[in-house]
Amino acid sequence: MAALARSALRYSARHEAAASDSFADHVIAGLGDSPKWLSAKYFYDAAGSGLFEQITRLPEYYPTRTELKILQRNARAMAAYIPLAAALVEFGAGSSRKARILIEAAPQIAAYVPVDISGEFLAQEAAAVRRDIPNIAVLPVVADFTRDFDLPPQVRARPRVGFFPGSTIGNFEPEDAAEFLRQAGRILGGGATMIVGVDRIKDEAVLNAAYDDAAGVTAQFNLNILRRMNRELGGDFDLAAFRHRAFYNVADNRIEMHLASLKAQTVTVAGRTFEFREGETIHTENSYKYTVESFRALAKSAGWRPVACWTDENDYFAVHALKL
Ligand code: AVI
Repeated sequence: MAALARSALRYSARHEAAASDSFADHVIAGLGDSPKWLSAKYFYDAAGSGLFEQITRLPEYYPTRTELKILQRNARAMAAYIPLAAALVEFGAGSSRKARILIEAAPQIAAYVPVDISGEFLAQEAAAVRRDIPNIAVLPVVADFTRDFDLPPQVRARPRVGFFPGSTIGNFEPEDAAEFLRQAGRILGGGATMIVGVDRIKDEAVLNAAYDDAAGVTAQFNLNILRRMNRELGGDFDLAAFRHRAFYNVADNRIEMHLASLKAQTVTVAGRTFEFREGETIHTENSYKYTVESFRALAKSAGWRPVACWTDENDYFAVHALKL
C-alpha cells in the first residue's frame, strides 16, 4: 500500500469531529480523551505501509489471499455485472493488483479510474497499468475517496462500476460505511454497479490470530504509530513500555486493536503531557466483520440493491456486487 494511501480512513465521525486534520491536533484530542484513541489512518506512513504489505503475506492474515482467490475464480461471473464500455472506479486504489483481475476478465471495461490520496504512488501504478494494458484509458484521480470528488470528464458518459476491495470498508464505523456507500452512489450516478470486498464473521480464534500473528508483524504495525508520534511530534514514547493487544469483540462484530501501557507512566507528545495508568490502552483500530446478510442490509440502507455475492470454501470473505 502506498504511503498515506489510507489516510482517508476515519476511526469514527465523532472522533474526526473532535480533531482537525493535523496529526498534532488529532493526537491531542485522542490522547486527551477517555478512553484514549487514535485514528487508524495514521498507521500508514512509509514504514506502516511497508508493514501492512508484510501483514498481507502472513500465514494468519487470510483476507488478502482469500479475496484474491475469490476474484480469480469468479472474475468472469463478476464481468457479467459490468456494462459495455464501462469505467471501473477504484476507491483508495493502492496497488492495482485486484483491479487487473477484473480488467482482464471484462474486456468491456474501457477506462480505469484509480482514486487515491497518494499522488506519487497513484501515478506510478497508473503508468504500469497503461504499459501492461494499453487498450484501456487509465485516468487517475488524486482525491480523498471518503469525500466528494469529481470523476474525469472522459468517463461522465460511460456506465460506472465502483470497486472497493480489501475489506477496507470494515475500518469504518458502520454508520460511516453506510455514508461512504451513499456517497459512492452519488459519485457513480444512477444505474451504477459497485463491487465490494468484505471480511466475514467467523471463528474467533481465526480472527484473533489474523490480528495478532506469531511473527509479531501486526504488533510492529500497531506500535509504529508511537514511533511516528516520536518522530513527527517530538514524542518520548518508550515502545518497550507498550504492548499490542488485538481481540475480537463479539458484541460489536469487530476486531479491536489497542496499545496497552505496561506501567503507570507520563508521556510528552505534541507539546502536551499525558498520563497513563498501568494497563490503560490507546484504541487504535476497529476492523468490522459482517455476515453476508448484515452487509446486504447495510448496503440496502445506503440505497444499493445487492445482486450477487461470491465467497470462498471456508466462508471467510465475501465479494458483493451491488446495483443502484
Ligand atoms: C486495511 N484494513 C482492511 C486492514 C484490516 O484488516 O482491517 C488493516 C489491518 N490492521 C491490522 N491488520 C490489518
